[in-house]
Amino acid sequence: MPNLHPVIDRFHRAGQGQVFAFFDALAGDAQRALLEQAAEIDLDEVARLNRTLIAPGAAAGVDLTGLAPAPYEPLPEHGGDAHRWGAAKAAGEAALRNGRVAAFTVAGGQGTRLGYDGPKGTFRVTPVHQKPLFQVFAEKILAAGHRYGRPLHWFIMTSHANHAATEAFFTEHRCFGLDPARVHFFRQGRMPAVGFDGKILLEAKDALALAPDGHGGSLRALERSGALDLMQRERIDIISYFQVDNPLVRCIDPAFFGWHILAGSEMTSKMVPKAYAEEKVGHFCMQAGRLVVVEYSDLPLAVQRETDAAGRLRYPAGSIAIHVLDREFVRRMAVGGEGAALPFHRADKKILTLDAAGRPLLSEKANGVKFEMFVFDALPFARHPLVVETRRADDFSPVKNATGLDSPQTCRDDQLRQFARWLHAQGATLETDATGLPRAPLEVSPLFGYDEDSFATAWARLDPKPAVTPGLHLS
Ligand code: UD2
Repeated sequence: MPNLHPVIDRFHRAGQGQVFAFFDALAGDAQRALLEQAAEIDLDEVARLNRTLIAPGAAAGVDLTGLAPAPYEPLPEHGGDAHRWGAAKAAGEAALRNGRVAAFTVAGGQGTRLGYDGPKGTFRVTPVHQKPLFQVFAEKILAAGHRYGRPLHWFIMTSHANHAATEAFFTEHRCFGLDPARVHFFRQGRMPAVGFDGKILLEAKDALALAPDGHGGSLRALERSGALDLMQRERIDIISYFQVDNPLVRCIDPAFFGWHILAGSEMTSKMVPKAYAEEKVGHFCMQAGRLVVVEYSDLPLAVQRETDAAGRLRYPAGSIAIHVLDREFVRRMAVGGEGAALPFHRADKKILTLDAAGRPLLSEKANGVKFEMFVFDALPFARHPLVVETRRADDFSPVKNATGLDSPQTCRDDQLRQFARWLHAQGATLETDATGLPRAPLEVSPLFGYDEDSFATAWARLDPKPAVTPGLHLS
């Protein structure tokens, strides 16, 4: 084929020439747009994924050979060493006072299950004031900066679909009181979707079917965006990673950071004992001497339900997607040095694409594959990785579904129970039901107290103490 554009030529040689099937009929702008998108694609990576995940005979599912439960640091109430927990907290507090920590939220997901149109972080979650998720995190980060005398940087990963709307939301709300120079947004990468024959799909005649590369893409995106360099200049080496859907998360948790520091760990993760065998969380496991997370969908139900002689789950350690990452470890993973690279997972999906005549093709069932990376797949590459137990009630109540489990209602109730526990611990009187849910709504602003300790400090300063009446708002 004479005089082919080098990008088109590259696609033809890789057996992906179908991407340009309608190219000649496109206007100049549309041709340029398609070429630009195509130039971004790493065709060698696509070929490798086709070989390993799509081709007949490609390994089906995750290798579960030699799987065993992973060890973890238990809480003092479950046999952990209270002295070591104290030392961890002190080490984490010193790191915060020295400005070594940054917060990092992955917010590139679509929120499809929740049925909410807009960046998920803009979804309103608090019981009385209906603060959006982003505001809850912003206020926790702001208050922790005050507590430790060092304002924190906050990095937020968006997707192409929600980047502009996310930035606009923060501008509209003046970054919820944070210094805008310390709030950083960057987009995650995208991967082309392919058909079951491995051919890259078109979404339109001038556009590839591209999808976010999973939260594991955050490691590459932190590097590409310059975030790691910025952290290095600011002498930040501890990255506190959390998901956008969980307002309970203690995103600034000194003891957690301290365990990470004292263990010399490159990646440390929180676990909660699973609430029941089939709970939809990842499982911390050991395999060939390495720490791994096996997602619930990859672990056969029979294994999830295995128990020991005492009737306890054999794999109790649930991953709630809260990690701390060492900055230079992220860099090593991002550039793929020393053979360290996250694997891709295959997700079969309904993908909006075109038929051979260029008409939109809406499939009733999965018609192609998206490729995603998971951040927890970095654990086996980390030096001295560690799993630390946390109380679910202190750290985890995500908003995922419109109703039922992990819904706005369950999350609201868990926030209320948390406020009630903090008040009770300080000797305040309020009525709750048997589950600890207060009878009347109330709200504690993270600016008043963002965890049990900061709440206790703020409460001690109140003179006189307020009566706990319906609608009480401590701010
Ligand atoms: C995740 C974990 C699960 C458990 C649970 C806890 C995986 C595969 N599973 O399940 O084991 O820990 O969380 O809540 O991770 N995101 C991006 N870009 C993407 C995809 C996702 O930023 O391309 C973000 C998304 O905005 C959200 C988070 O990652 O903050 C989790 O994504 P999800 O809702 O797909 O994860 P989920 O609930 O299946």
